[in-house]
This record gives sequence, structure tokens and C-alpha cells, in this order.
Amino acid sequence: MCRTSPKPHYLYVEYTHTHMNKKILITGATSGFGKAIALRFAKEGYDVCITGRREERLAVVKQELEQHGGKVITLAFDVRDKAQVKAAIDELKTQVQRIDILVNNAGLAAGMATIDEGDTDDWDTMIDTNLKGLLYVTRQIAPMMREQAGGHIINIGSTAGKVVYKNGNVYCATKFAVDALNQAMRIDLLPYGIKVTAIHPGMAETEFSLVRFKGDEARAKNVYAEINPLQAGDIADIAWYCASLPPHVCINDLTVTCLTQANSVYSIKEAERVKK
Ligand code: NDP
Ligand code: 8X3
Repeated sequence: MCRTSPKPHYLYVEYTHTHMNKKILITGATSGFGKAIALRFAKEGYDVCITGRREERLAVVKQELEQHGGKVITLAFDVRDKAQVKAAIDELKTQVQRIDILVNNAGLAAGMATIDEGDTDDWDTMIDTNLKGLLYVTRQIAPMMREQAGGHIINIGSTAGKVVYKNGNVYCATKFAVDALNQAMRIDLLPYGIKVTAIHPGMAETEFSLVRFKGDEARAKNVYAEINPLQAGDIADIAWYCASLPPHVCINDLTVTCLTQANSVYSIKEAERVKK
């Protein structure tokens, strides 16, 4: 008699084109990439859970998402606060039985300065948000995915996590850490059929630079002058692509820039300067 070892259960999951009642949790969905990803998945039939600190923004985004017919849950919490994260995910668990996709997106840059002049409060903010916040949320959701025998974690990294740029030190370090954690999660969660994907965007026109430069609109706008940057919707399309591949396919790592940017340090502005 021919005996074959049983295949892991996730190899039997059928690929289906209907996403009705699938559930996605997106951190930092009050603006930028997170909001665009929420909109894209809501349009595709997902139930969407959106998070962020700004409650009033969450309410506005919720209204917009509900027009697409799916269920929308809002959770207002600060990813830096371990207790808040746990309480919010406990609350989520009373409303949904599973989470199919987690997008670890909440993040920010604060300031730009050399290491000898940097603001240590800014450093704390970036490390606590981009690194520890991502870990706290993942620690709550990964066991759920393990129990449900599948899921997909999408980590939003950055080109800043691939190549360090001048005055980017701590922000870059947090995004290098996201890259490392993405690789580690892929290994750790491999036995459970959980996909892990990092999307590393280059410069994209969101509220990112406004936050980094603490409300200085002119300085923020100047970052994107002459480069025709990525838009939040571009990243939402890519997240959707990564999430809608067949079950046996996992994009582990994806770097995307606008046409005029090669990497963190080299864009068309630099190319023009060098030519002169
Ligand atoms: P936005 O500023 O537009 O969005 C950031 C989101 O993160 C907001 O929804 C904000 O919500 C949330 N957030 C920030 N801090 C916290 C916190 N402590 N707790 C909970 N939520 C928080 O910027 P982007 O959309 O551009 O940024 C999203 C991600 O993309 C970040 O991780 C960023 O590092 C990364 N990225 C951005 C690029 C760019 O050029 N724009 C390029 C590469 C990566 P709220 O303020 O309501 O809490
Ligand atoms: C955001 C992109 O180049 O401003 O991660 O750091 S950059």
C-alpha cells in the first residue's frame, strides 16, 4: 500500500475570487497608504478594520468605506502603548472570529538631523512607533492567524530600510528593522501557512513629510517637487496585488519607487545636479 505523509492543511485551501466577508486589519488608516489600502480592499468586498489615534478621522474614513457595503470597524489606539494595543485587539476579537490580512502600516518620521544633533524625543517616537508598535500589533494578531491556520501579514517598510540617506539615521534604522523583522516573521510563521510580505515604497506624497517637518507645509511640499512621486493609491494597488495571488505564492519583499527615483539617495534631482 502506498502511504504518503499528510499534506499540511493550508495546501488544500482553495483559491477563490470572492472576498466577501474576508477581513483585513490596517494600522494607521486615518491617512496616506493605510486609508488608500482600506478603500481598495473595501471596494473588493473585504470587511475592514481601521486604526489610528485620531478618532474623528477614523469616523470620517469609516463613512467613506461603508459606501462599499462591507462591515467597517474602527479602533482608536496608539500603537506605542502595549496595553492599548492589547485592549483594542481584545475588543476586535469580540467582533470578528478571524483576521485574514494584517497590514502593519502605522509609522512616521520625526525630524531630519545628523546623529550628533538629533532630537532624542524624535528618536523615541520613531522607534516606539515604527518598530515596537509593529511588534505589539503583530504579537496580538499572529497567534490568531496561527489558530485559524493561515493569513497574510503585510509590513510597510521603506526604501529607507534598504539604503541609508543623509540625516535619515534613526528613521532608516527603524525601517531596516522592519526589513529584518519581515524576514524573521516569514521564517517563524512558515509552518502555519501565514504569508509575510514587505512592501518598501520610495517617496510618496502623503502626510508623511508634513508629519516629519512638524506641520511645515512648504518644506513638506518641496520634498515632492519635480519628481512626480508615488501616490497612496499606487501602494494600495500593490498591496491588493500581493494579497490576491494564489495561495501557494508569497511575495516576500517588494521595493517600489516612482520612475524618477532609483533608491533612497539617488533621484532625478541628484542626476540633474551631477550632470551640471
Ligand atoms: P501618513 O502620515 O499619511 O500616515 C501615517 C499613519 O500612521 C496615520 O494614519 C497615523 O494615524 C498612523 N500613526 C502614526 N503614528 C501612530 C501611532 N503612534 N499609533 C497609531 N497610528 C499611528 O504617512 P504614510 O501613509 O506615508 O505612512 C504610512 C507608512 O508608510 C509609514 O510606516 C511610513 O514610514 C511608510 N512609508 C512612507 C513613505 C512616504 O514617502 N510617504 C515611503 C515609505 C514608507 P494617526 O496620526 O491618526 O495616529
Ligand atoms: C519614506 C521615504 O525617502 O522619505 O520612508 O525616507 S523617505
